[in-house]
Amino acid sequence: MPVTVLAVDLGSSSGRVVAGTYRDGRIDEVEVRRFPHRARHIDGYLSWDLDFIRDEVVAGLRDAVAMFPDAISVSVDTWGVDYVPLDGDGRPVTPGRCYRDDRTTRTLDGYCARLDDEAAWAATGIAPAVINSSNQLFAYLTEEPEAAGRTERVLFLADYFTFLLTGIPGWSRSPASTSGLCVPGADAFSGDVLDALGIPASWFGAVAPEHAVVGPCTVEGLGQLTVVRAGGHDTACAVHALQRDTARDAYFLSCGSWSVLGVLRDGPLLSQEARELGISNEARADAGLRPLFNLTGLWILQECQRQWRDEGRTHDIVELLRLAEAAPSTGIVIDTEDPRFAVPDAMVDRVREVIDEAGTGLPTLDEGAIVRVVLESLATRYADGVAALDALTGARVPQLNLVGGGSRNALLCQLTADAVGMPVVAGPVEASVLGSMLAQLEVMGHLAPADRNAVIGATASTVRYDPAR
Ligand code: LFR
Repeated sequence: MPVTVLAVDLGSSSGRVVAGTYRDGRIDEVEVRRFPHRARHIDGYLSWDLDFIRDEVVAGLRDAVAMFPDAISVSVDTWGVDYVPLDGDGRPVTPGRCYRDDRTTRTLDGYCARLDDEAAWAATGIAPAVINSSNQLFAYLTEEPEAAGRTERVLFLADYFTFLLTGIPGWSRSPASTSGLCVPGADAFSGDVLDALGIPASWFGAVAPEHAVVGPCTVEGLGQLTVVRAGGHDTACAVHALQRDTARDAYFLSCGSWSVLGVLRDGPLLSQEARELGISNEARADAGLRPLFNLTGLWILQECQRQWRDEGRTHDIVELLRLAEAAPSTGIVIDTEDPRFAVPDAMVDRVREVIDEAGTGLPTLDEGAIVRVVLESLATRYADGVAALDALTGARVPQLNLVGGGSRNALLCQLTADAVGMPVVAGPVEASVLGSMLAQLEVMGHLAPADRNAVIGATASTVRYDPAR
């Protein structure tokens, strides 16, 4: 009997509702709704329009149920680190703030005075970063004390949407792990970190294991759906869509606005070397961990595209990649982790500024050349990351699995294979969606974990890129 599950996958530039029907050993996906969204300033803070996203999600789920009347379940995954503070009635106290808002930079000194990088790493196994929920909540307490005083609970974004669908609050393990507020392995919040930062422990509850049923959907018209925790964090879901060779796992690179590069492990990597290299031991959607580097990704290009569009220049990605492919390599490598690239707007100007600082004396680069510099620089960064993972794990893995939107970018995939010197297997594009569906089928008793590899193989198309040298 065919069975249909629904995945809600919310990225920081678009969201989608996708139906997946499992039959004959594979999943057929139908994208029911897709919507763009972006953060805007509200009360002086870069914030998300969560009401708009909620309305889109509910409309998408209603359409999905109309198209697939037998759909049995739904799960929501989102980008990491953002959260929603709720009052005693379960209503947001402030709009959901965006991790790219610069309030965390303003409060960073105060944060570090209470919890220095070494102590934060020791307590959590997560690389310190201004975007972490821990930094954001400290900024919230510092800059919005009145709102913080009215806050009863803080839910991570995926858990907030699960709460809207069920009325049941919870703290899923994968977004909890990414927050920088949990003990290594993320089975519980860290009392030491909460105390050090003055974050009320009452804002949180027990960490909930992923791959579990939450409860029935209470939204009108959607009562047939069981809401599942498939993996609240999008990259945790994406990793669940990888075919696994448990004897020798490949590295993964989840490539969207962010580039999340890592490896699958049962336990955390907590050595001094791992700390110095900037490893974050984030949780998988199943019981394990995925030590990784959280690197800047295609965000730089997305923002360049936006600027070029606003200026009435070439901004179509297919055309831009064609121009980049035709452009000769300038040999310029920029540091894609430069904090100037972390914030929105005027990205082309900032890329040009960084290129000029390299003192190449080249004439102003056109769109194609700029895109090429960005892609070559990302590939170089990935190669450094792979070398660091090799050093940490003491083993060279056989291939790099590149999933997410970036897997469609053939130039990036080839440049990456060349830079890392190992085959890149690109795809699936919608890895988070597939990972969510697989987990839901497992939780709902329709798929045995032992059959997952075969279903992934039958469902996901992949392209292999061999290194040129
Ligand atoms: C990717 C991602 C990364 C996370 C970053 C910021 O979508 O979830 O894993 O660290 O967004 O939220």
